[in-house]
Amino acid sequence: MSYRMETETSLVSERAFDVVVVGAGFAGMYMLHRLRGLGLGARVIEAGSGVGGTWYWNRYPGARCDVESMQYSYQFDDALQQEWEWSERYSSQPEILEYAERVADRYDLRSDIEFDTCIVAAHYDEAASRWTLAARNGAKTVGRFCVMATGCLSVPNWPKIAGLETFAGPTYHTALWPHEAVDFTGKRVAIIGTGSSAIQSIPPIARQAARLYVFQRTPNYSIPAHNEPLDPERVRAIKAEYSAMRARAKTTHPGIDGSYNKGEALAVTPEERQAEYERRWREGGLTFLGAYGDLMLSKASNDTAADFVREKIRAIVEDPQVAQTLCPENIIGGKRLCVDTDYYATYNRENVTLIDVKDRPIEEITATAVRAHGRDFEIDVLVIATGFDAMTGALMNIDIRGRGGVSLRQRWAEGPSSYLGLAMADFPNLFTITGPGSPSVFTNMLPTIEQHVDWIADCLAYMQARNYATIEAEGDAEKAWWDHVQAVAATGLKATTDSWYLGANVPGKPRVFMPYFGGFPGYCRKCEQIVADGYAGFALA
Ligand code: N01
Repeated sequence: MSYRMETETSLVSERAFDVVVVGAGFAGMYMLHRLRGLGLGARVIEAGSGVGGTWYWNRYPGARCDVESMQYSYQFDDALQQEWEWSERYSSQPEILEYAERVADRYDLRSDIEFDTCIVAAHYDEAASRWTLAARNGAKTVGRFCVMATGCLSVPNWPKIAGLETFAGPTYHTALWPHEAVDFTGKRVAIIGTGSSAIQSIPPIARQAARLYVFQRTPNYSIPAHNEPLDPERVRAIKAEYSAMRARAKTTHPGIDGSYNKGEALAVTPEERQAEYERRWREGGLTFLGAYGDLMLSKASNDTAADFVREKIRAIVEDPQVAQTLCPENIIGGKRLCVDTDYYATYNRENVTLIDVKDRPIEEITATAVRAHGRDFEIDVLVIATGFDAMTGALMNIDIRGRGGVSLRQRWAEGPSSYLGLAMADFPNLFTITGPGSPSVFTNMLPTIEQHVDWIADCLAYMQARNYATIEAEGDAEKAWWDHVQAVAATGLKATTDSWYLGANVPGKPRVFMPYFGGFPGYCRKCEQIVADGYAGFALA
């Protein structure tokens, strides 16, 4: 059968392609590039008006990547990674968006991307072996294959707080930030939430605003970024051996090149441990947790790192009561570790007030204030930094129906299940990029995305060469993989903390551990083995 682009269709309002991709973030963009290379007709459909996905939407002040720029970038084309110049150790959102736009230009991607189009349904027609995707505006697009490149953190989570909609001033969600700069000068501002987005945006907002009230439900651990302009010598050295650095990164659990000790925290003296944590604190960034191999396995080991950071918080924050409120009690690394610039020190500012709403939640929001602790905190601007309906939210927002009309929403009503985070039984010819059950959010997302896109593209080439029309995960293989994902989660400490990894941040969401914590290298080997075994666990027809 032909896999070339179909142009003729009996339904006037439909356009038909070999592959329809939903989302034009880094995943959808690279997917399109690979599909073109296979000679397949592809259409990418994107809700936003531009490329970049998460970096298109999350424009809040202070937004930047907490994986270093030299690693948070594509590696599929050496010319691209040699040409592009990052300016800082950690890139800012505007620079990453500029990079995404440059990639779109360089590979002429926009001509096959339909912007401002939000997909609301994707239905599989078994007889015709094709997917029909419907957009909110009524447009329909048909593909033999459908690839969901919808992102792990793309559906904003709004808090259920009485009166939220009654606030008369501007309300901004960090994940839906306006394209124009927001000026907080002279304003009284409230921010709800203290996750990564809040921890990045609180310092710059505090510098501008007349007053900032931070409503904290759970404090988070944050490590200094020590962001700085990139040293041209260091860039030259990395570029001289870029592929070697990329290869090293692929051998690490999070897919990030860095130093990771395998030893146990309690196997060394307290003085040695202190020196190691101090060295990593001075170095900054997420690899702080690479200090010892058992930090996410042993509570006693984890306590040593958590105590170290709590001591740092107490040393930075001048008011002992405020410092205490900022000290997390849960394990470090249970919720995602944050990386900041001046976060804790911001609480030394006279214009910043921390309000602990853990035991006494926000009562309501009125037209002019956040009401908590029996008092009205009068404000002009409200910032919502309450995160995302992670990993499943974007897929569940689409009415996805597979073989026999089976609904993904119903299938996942008690929590997701997937074969490798790539495909699901009863949903033939549907792929998810970095779906639940893949390492995704525990890794550097760019290489993880590339690995999934390459796997899908190679699979389509394999099918093309052998004239297969459909591929579908087998139920047994999916179940075995999902059981493995859960078993791995249960061996460590990650699943012991309420976090968005297990849906705990969204009221009513089933508590199921969603990402795969078995590490990037082992996961890649598994994917390769499945291919070597003739797509074991998949039915091809
Ligand atoms: O969201 P979050 P985020 N009343 O879910 C609180 C990635 N990211 O947008 O912990 C009061 O982490 C909630 O409290 P609690 C990164 O993977 C990356 O900050 O549920 N508070 C929490 O404090 C990150 O992990 C980058 O008790 C309420 C906060 O809101 C992920 O995105 C930058 C509440 C939400 O924190 C999500 O980060 C930014 C309520 N009703 C994000 N409901 C970089 O790479 C929720 N909260 C740099």
